Amino acid sequence: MNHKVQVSSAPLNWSVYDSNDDGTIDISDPIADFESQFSGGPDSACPAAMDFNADGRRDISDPMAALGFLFLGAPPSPLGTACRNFPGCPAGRGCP
Ligand SMILES: [Ca+2]
Ligand SMILES: [Ca+2]
Repeated sequence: MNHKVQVSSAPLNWSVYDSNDDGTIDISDPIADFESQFSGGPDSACPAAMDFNADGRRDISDPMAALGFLFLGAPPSPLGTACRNFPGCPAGRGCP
C-alpha cells in the first residue's frame, strides 16, 4: 500500500471560522458573522475563513451550521477546526 503525503509550505494563518480572531471557535463567532452579514457589523479580517460549510458561498447557512456544530452535535466544518492557509489573510491569533 502506498501513501502519498503532500506537504505544503503555505503558512497556517487563520483558524477556520474564527470570525473575531480570538483563537477559538465559540458562540461569539456566528454572532459576529450574523452581524457582519445582516446588520452592517465589521467583517472578519479573514473573510475567506468564514465559509463554515465550505460550499463556496457565504450566507446564513454558515453561522447556522456553526451554531449546529457548537450546540447541537452537528459535524464540524469540512475545512476542519484548526488553522489553515487562507490566502490573503493576516496571521490570526492561535495559529503558528
Ligand atoms: Ca473566535
Ligand atoms: Ca458557506
